[in-house]
Amino acid sequence: MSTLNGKQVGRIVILTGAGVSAESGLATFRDSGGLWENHDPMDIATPEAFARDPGLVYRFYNARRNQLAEVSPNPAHEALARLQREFPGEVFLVTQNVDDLHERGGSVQVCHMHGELRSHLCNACEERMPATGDIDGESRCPRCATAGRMRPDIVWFGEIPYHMDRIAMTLARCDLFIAVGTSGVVYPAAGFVREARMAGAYAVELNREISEVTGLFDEQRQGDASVTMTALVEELLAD
Ligand code: BV8
Repeated sequence: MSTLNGKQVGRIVILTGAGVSAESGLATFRDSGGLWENHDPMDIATPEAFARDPGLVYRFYNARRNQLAEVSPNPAHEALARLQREFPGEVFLVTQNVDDLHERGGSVQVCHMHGELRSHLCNACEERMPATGDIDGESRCPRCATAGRMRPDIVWFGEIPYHMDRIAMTLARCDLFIAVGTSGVVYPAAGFVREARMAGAYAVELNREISEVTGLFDEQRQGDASVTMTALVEELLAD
């Protein structure tokens, strides 16, 4: 057990968003210079957009996957990995991010609720498989050999996020909920703080600025995640 503001902490849920990877050089979605500044999300991150212009969607996700080789984890990723290693209680890390920086920062068991750039999905056999390179409308599924049905293994708007049952169960029994670098705009992730609070958890938001859901947290710590996450982990491991 550990304590935070006098509250006993034994089961922690951490939700991360694009802000935790911003200092690694990956654009967020809604900040200035963000991904959605150059693309309307409804034109690129929906099943309808994929049906309408698959080439645009393939290029967008192939480019983001290839960019991963140019970036590295930052102290926020490393601090979370340390918490998972050293915290005597339970730590559940759920991310909206599709990059692989949590794993490369040393985290194990990362729950990618919106999918991963390092994974592809075949719409013919529904198999998910490690991404070995760019895909396009001719790509053939390595499992069922069907051509032209491969897609990025990403949860798009209007699609059901992955691992929702496990996430709901873990939120219902946590006593500390931490959200890091997320704007609180996209559901169901933006609603997790409510579920955790209803379970009696203490809720802390780490963000550079006020988010859409800041008011739902017991406290907000403003600043760069590399600084605020490292400090919070120090505090939780201090005891
Ligand atoms: C679904 C993959 C049914 C793609 C993404 C209720 C109300 C209203 C609407 C809805 C609702 N329920 C559902 C909806 C519809 C929709 C939705 O929420 N629309 C919004 C726009 C209103 N939701 C869906 O369609 C979801 N599916 O609901 O299915 C269902 C649900 C539950 C159970 C059964 C069925 C699917 C949503 C998933 C879409 N896919 N990503 C891709 O990556 O390309 S969403 C995408 O945006 C991200 O994955 C992320 O989830 C989301 C938000 O982005 P953030 O990570 O928060 O990034 P953002 O840029 O917004 O913010 C960055 C933050 O970091 C900022 O606050 C900034 O200040 C901060 N920051 C920046 N730098 C730093 C920092 N903080 C600290 N340090 C720094 N250095």
